[in-house]
Amino acid sequence: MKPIYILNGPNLNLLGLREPAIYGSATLKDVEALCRAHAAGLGLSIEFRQSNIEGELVTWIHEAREKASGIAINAGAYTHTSIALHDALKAADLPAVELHLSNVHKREAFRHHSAIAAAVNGVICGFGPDSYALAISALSNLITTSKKG
Ligand code: CA2
Repeated sequence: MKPIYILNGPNLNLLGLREPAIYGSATLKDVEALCRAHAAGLGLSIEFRQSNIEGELVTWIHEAREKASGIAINAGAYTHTSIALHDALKAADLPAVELHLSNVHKREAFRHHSAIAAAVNGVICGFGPDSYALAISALSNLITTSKKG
């Protein structure tokens, strides 16, 4: 079975180090460990990455088309702006889930729109690091039933 790609966008490398009131105290390393354990429990492996560069995320989505069984993506602020990520996710033609730590709908209006939501199977937000576990569970079901994004 190919791994699930779990992709993280800009500033998520700061998780646990700044703004704990919004994003909690878990670091991205902690989130990766949670993902690895949760995926293992479902019989899945993961490839976990973070980049502050939009084009690098696009390249990883292209890579996933060949090497992954599905994609979970927290695109950070690129969620709200990136047609390039939308197009890449469409082209990847894989089961895919958009996720967020915070409930973006309880926050500023500019976070209410997602440029990538229409290119994925579904969206999970507002559960802190558990959003990642929920996204992995959703992907597992999508992969089993062969549903694409
Ligand atoms: O809630 C989420 O997961 C977000 O994707 C996080 C993004 C934000 O732009 C989205 O609207 C919602 C921001 C990630 C920045 O993470 C930080 C973590 C600690 C300190 C500063 C930023």
